[in-house]
Amino acid sequence: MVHIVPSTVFPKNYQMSAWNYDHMRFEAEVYELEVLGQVPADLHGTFYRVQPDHAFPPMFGEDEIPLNGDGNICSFSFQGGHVDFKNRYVRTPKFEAERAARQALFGRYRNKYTDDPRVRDVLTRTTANTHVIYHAQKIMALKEDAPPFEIDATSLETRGMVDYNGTFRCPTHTAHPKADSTTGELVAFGYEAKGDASPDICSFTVDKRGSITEEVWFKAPWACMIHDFWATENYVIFPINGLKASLEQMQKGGEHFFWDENLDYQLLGVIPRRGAKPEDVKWFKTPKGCYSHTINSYEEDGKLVLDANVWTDCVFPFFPNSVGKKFHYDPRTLRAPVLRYCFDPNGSTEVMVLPERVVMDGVNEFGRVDDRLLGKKYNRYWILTVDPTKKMYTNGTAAQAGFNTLLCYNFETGKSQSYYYGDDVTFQEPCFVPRSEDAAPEDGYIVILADLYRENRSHLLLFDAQDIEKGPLAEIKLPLKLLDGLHGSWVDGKDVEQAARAKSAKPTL
Ligand code: V55
Ligand code: FE
Repeated sequence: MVHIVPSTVFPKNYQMSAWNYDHMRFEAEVYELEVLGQVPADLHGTFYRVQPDHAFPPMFGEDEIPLNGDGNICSFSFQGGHVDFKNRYVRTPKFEAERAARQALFGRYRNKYTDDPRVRDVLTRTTANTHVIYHAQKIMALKEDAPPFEIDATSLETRGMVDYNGTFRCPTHTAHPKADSTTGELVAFGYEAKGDASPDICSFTVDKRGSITEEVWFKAPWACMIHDFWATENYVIFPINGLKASLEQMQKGGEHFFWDENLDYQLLGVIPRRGAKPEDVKWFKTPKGCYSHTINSYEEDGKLVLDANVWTDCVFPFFPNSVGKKFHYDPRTLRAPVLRYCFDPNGSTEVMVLPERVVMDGVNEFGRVDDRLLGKKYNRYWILTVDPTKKMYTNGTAAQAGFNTLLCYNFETGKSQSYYYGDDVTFQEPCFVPRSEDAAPEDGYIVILADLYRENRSHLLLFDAQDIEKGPLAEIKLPLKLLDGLHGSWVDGKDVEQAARAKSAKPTL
């Protein structure tokens, strides 16, 4: 038998890279990062974030999509005015199997039918590449196709798969759970909860000790990518878009999702957060578009207030439409205004719910709030936007986002502040950092990665959250440029230490 050595060469670029998509592949530590300006000496904690970063050349070469990279977690640890950096891959079963074989064994994004037969029996094919959060003394890496993976808070080593003290029965877990700062609960869900392309949703609550206290299973009108959701004091709300899952398409070796371009509406599924029965879910019609991330939500005068940027067409150009065409729309006309929905959860589902208002026009994505206010009335969000009057690093289309501006919107004043760092720089998702444990709501800092394409470096910028226009308090310089990542969390120093000391999740690898 001829032994074929797999190619170590990566395809030049992944098709229609929505992001600055590439591979980095190293695991590193940089002690004492260069700081221009001043990091407050009393700022103690760690900013964790994750980037998809293929460890091996993808099986389908240039046809690979950016959502399928292996989760590579970075930490920026702040203490005494110093900042240290570390990054490490999540040791998923996929990562370990491919490493042993020195090649990709898993095929397309969320399509097990394209995998090498050698990995048919692997526990999960997740990449754990979408978010890093802290809950119940655990740092967890999340991707919506699998349970969380626990990460060591200081070494970033992988501890194992989280089963919520043996109470977790759903095979999938959103990458965007919502922490309730009043109850200490984590509100979460899994979709495609009964297997690939199943319309089943499992909505559940994890208490502050890390066990599931309630769950309800129900069916959505169709199976689609439910990437994010809203949670208020009494309700959870699921955005249902036209990115439909297709088992047939998967079995033919294609993508997990397709965009249903014929759908002329979307849905919001509303169900009580506590004590719900499957039949309690109500589906409200909303106008055509493509839900992706939410910003925040709360209840006021018996109504739900839901904020999100909503794309005017499919947010992911790399998925085919219903007849298999890719690049089926002009990304230059794509917009993602911030909309506010405001409606009675007990109202009629007969009439379409229209947005109460357009908060902001344009192309906006990655909106974040002070996480202590999740599900509660709030005043500010921080979001990335494209300022078309400034230089755009990419071709300026929303499909190659090129977010050149950080913006803070204030609902009370109706005004916003924005910050442009310079030409050929794009931002990654901002993250709010409370000034101290008992700081007033929205009093704190923003940490945000800026990618400097001319210098091939990334800077982590630290802003005064309420005055971003005055510029960064500190520019924390990495000696390298990170890839475009997804989401991250600020974890208070005390919680970092607790998580590091706490007993690991049962090793399940
Ligand atoms: C997103 C990212 C994912 C994914 C689904 O909106 C949606 C982003 C990095 O993985 O699987
Ligand atoms: Fe996300």
